[in-house]
Amino acid sequence: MNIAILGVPMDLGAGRRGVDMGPSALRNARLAAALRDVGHVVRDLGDVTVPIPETLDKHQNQGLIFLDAILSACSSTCQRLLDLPSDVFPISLGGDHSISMGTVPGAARGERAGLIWVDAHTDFNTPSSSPSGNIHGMPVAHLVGLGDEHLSSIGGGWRMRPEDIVMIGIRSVDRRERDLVREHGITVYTMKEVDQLGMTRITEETLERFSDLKRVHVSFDADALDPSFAPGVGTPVPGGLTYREAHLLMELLSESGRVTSMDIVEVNPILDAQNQTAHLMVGMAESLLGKRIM
Ligand code: HAR
Ligand code: MN
Ligand code: MN
Ligand code: MN
Repeated sequence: MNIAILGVPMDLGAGRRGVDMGPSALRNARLAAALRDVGHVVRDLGDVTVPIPETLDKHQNQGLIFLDAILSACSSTCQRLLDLPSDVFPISLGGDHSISMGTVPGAARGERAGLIWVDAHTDFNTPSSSPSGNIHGMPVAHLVGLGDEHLSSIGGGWRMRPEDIVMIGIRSVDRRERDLVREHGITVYTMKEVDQLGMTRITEETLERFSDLKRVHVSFDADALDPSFAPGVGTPVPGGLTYREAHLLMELLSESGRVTSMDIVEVNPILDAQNQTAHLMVGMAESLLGKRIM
C-alpha cells in the first residue's frame, strides 16, 4: 500500500504546551521505517505550517481559544489530504486532537466514512458546553456540524454522520458533553464496556456497523492508553486501555482490511519518558497496517 505521512505540529487546541512536538517524536521513533518493514511504500509529506502560541493573542473568541489559527491549520491539513490520490492511506501526526477537524474530512475524500475515535475523552464539547475553551475537547461535535460554523465547515459541505461514529476507551466526559453525546446517538464503548465485553466483540460490532462504508478512519488519541505505560500525554486519565487491548483492536481492524486512514494525536514528548509513548504509537500504526506476530 502507498502510505503518506503528514505532520500537524499544533498545540493551540490543548491547555498545555508540548504536543506540537508530537510529529518529531513519532518520526524519531522511526514510524516511516517501521511501515516500510511491513512492506508499504511510505512518503513523508512534511508538516503543515502552524503558528506557535507565543506569537498569537490568546483571547477567547466566543468560548474558543486560538480559533482563527486552528481554523486555518485545519483547513490546510484538510486540503493536503484531499489532494492525495484516493488510494493513498494517509497517517496524520498531531498535534492536539483539534487537527481531526481537518484530517477526518480530508481523509474521507468527499465520501461517507466510518470514524473510530480511540480516546479517553469523547471530544464532543461545543463552545457553549466546554468547561475549558480548549478546542481539542470539541472536534467530534464540529465534525457532525455542531458548534462554531467556521470550524464545522472545514470540509466544505462534508459532514460526519453521528451513526457512523464509534468511540472506544472513553473514561472522561464532561457533564453537558455527556448529554450531547447521548442526544446525537454516538456509539460509545467506555472502559466499562471494554472490561465487560472485551475488545474482540467491540471490534466485531464496530465493523458490522460500518459494513456498507467504503472508508473507515481511525483517530487514535494516545491518552486512550493507560498512562502507567503511556505517560507522554497532556491529559492523562487512569484506567485506560492495556497494551494488548489496544494492539488487539489494531490487529483485528488490520485483518478486516477496512481501515483507509489514521491519525496519531496528543503525544506530548515533554511529559514522556525516553520517547516511549511515541514508540508505543508507532507500534499501534504497525499493527493497524499489517504487522503480524507470526
Ligand atoms: N473534556 C475536556 C475539555 O473539553 C478535556 C478534553 C480534552 N482532552 C483531550 N482530548 N486530550 O481527547 O476541556
Ligand atoms: Mn482526543
Ligand atoms: Mn483524549
Ligand atoms: Mn521502536
